[in-house]
Amino acid sequence: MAHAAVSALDLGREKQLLQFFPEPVRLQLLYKAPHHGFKMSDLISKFDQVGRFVVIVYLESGTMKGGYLSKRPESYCQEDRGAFVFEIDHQKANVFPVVKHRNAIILNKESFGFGDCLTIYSNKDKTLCVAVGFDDTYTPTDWSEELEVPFMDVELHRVGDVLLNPWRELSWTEKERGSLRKNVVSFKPACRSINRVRVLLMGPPGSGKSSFINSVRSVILTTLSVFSLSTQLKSYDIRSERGGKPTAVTLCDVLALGDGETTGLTLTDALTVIKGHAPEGHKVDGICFLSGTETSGYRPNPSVNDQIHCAVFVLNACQVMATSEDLTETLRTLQAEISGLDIPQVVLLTHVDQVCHAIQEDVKFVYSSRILQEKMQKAAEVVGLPVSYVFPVKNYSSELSVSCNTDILLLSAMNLFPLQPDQENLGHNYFLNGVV
Ligand SMILES: Nc1nc2c(ncn2[C@@H]2O[C@H](COP(=O)(O)OP(=O)(O)OP(=O)(O)O)[C@@H](O)[C@H]2O)c(=O)[nH]1
Ligand SMILES: [Mg+2]
Repeated sequence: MAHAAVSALDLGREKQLLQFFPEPVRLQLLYKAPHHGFKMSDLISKFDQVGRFVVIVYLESGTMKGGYLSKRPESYCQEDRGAFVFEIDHQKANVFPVVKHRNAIILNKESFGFGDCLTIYSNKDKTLCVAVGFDDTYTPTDWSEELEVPFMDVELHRVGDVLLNPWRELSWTEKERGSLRKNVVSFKPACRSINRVRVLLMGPPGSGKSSFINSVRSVILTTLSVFSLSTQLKSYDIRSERGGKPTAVTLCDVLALGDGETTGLTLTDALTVIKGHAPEGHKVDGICFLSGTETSGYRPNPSVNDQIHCAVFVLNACQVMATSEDLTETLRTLQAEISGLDIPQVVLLTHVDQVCHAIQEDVKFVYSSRILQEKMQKAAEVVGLPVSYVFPVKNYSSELSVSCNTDILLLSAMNLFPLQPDQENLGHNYFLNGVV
């Protein structure tokens, strides 16, 4: 097996470099010339599609020169308001922010550079070379012009948006997984007239409603299983053993929310389901599925056990920034109506593994990811609830086995759902596992 590339950046110089960033960040090595090849194409191919990057050149003189760019280089003259070049050696650590940001990054077929201050290029033998120059695109340096500067290494790092102190604490241990699972399995509604707490998942198409139900059932049962497309109102028990007694939480899946009153699950239909008028297993064709009392199985007088006790809005973290005005309007109206019914509600933010590299590697970084923090704030804003009501999850989608941290995140969302509605006052948010 090929060994992993190791950065030449020692802790002392890394600390100096990180001080150039106003916020805490982490570096992750993407390219290292001796490991990946001394060619321009090797370097350029290692940039991620999205992200922020640092290029470091280790000069033979012992000085480290480099630059930061806030997006992947794509055009000949790329604007970058955040770019800077830097120089670190034993005596000093200097940063030179961009001045003429329109020309911050220069990309040619054979070269890539920070203005003319620091250029990495291919010589006629197609080998990587470094040139240093003076250029007023950046705050003036005292670097003198030199082509083919002797260097030992060139590295490209991803600048990870991981905060050093997570804004919510979770314990990522097997013990925690066990106790979160136990809480769900042994949960009992405090209100004696409720047999099972019904949790309804609502959200746009593909947001991950069915996957969440499937994931939670798999985590509790500890084996993965698969699901079909949702076109009907369907309640799913959660069982800790095959053929065993179901837990007191039922997750309800339904057709995706539409953008208005014409497609998908409409506002009227959603409220019909929430109030308990909707018959179980009702087929949905997408057009005003339950708005009439003539619908077969319509319950004119639903019992407390027919109604929904907790409403969960499911949003996809990859798409939340681009939520349409129509969908925002639907979500906010629904949220206001559900508040009016005194039914507790929360937001589940799925697909978190697809918005941040750190989370993709390990979901334990959810509460340290700056990118995800922004998405959670947006999710809260779109629905009109406080950000403390937004729970991020990674659903199981293509995995063949469960993972402890993914389980912990799914179970902690289940533990934070307000599942103890009081018959007298459903608006009281009693949390399964204490307060958020
Ligand atoms: N990577 C990743 N994929 C996910 C996640 N959640 C869901 N998916 C995938 O996203 C797709 C849509 O998920 P579903 O669970 O079917 O979404 P849904 O909300 O039930 O969709 P509708 O039933 O059409 O309304 C599937 O291919 C899932 O495998 C997640 O957290 N991470
Ligand atoms: Mg579905």
